[in-house]
Amino acid sequence: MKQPAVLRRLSAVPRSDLHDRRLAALVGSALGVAFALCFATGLLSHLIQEPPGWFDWVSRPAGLYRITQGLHVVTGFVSIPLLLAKLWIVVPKLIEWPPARSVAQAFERLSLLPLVGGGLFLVVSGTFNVARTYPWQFFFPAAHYWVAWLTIGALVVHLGAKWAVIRSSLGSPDGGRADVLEPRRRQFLAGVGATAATVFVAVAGSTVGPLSRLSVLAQRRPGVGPQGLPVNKSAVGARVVDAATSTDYRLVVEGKVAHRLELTLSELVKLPQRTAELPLACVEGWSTSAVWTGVPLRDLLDMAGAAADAEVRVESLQPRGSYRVADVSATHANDRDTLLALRLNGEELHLDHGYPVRLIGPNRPGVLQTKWVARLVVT
Ligand SMILES: Nc1nc2c(c(=O)[nH]1)N[C@H]1C(S)=C(S)[C@@H](COP(=O)(O)O)O[C@H]1N2
Ligand SMILES: [Mo]
Repeated sequence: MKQPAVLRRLSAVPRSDLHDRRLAALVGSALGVAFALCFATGLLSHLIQEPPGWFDWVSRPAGLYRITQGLHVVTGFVSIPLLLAKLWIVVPKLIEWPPARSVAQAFERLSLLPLVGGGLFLVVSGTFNVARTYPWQFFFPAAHYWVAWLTIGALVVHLGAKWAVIRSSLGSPDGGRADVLEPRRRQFLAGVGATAATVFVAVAGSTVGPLSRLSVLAQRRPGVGPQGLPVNKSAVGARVVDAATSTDYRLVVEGKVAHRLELTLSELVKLPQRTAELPLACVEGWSTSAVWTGVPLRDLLDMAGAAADAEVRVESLQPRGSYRVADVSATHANDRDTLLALRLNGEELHLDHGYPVRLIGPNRPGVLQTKWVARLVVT
């Protein structure tokens, strides 16, 4: 096989001494840790949103999801400078000719396609999702999820193939040459580290209050929005304004119940109320805490005569859209702080926060905190 002209020309470019094994292993290790954390927290988020039979997500501690998902988004963003630095360090290896000297090496190099391609796809699609921009046809959560498996699979193959090299490069700093080169490499590492730290600060403020003023890249800020809370989907955007403000509004409880309920807003207000401070934690990484007051879901289930282990499908007035329904497991339904909230931070719910009734519960992703609730179907 002849070496393509473009690769020949690229390999002739004089190389800086930064294209180095030890640097590759160091930056690669940081990237590996970031990817592993990002994968684990992403997998958890997927399990919570589409739970298989064996998985029952706890309702406590109330802010756990806020932390795991914050970590997911932050480690994803921090991966970007690490991934770019790592690719830059190994460019000479990527364009090496011939591409493989043995079957094993061919396999190892082929695994770089899903590893590099998958890694880039994940950080780019994740960034667009956080920006709530979808310049593509595919369904983001499914694509992001399956490519994550592919990428992690390729990462395991890569680690297996490179284990010996990684260990030796991290162990002995390159014999004698290291002494001469070390300051430049250290500078390079410091640069990569500073970039990653800057990205961290610029993003983490969407969840970590004290950092929020520094978070130029944060897509939402805690405390900014009606009633001090950000809004993802407005009432106008969800096409619920008329139904939500109509005097015909009823909250219906039906399905596997002894008696079907139909409650007006003033009947709901007269029921015993409970107040809880709970975070709203969006899958996109922003989160913010608020004080919610409303009727515990379990009280309504008891009034309707539902079973003690009842699960509930919560439906919104919103006519269309993937987030108009959410399932509540028995564990969450039985948590006293899982509320059909009528008030937020001491005021009647703002229309954009789900007036007249919104579901809010401890330790649930934002997408499962349904706004403009109209129907509870007990299953
Ligand atoms: N009916 C309905 N409820 C919804 C949504 C929606 O699009 N429709 N968005 C969800 C998402 S993704 C989040 S993060 C929270 C955001 O709540 P907020 O807009 O009140 O801050 O509401 C959730 N509840
Ligand atoms: Mo969300």
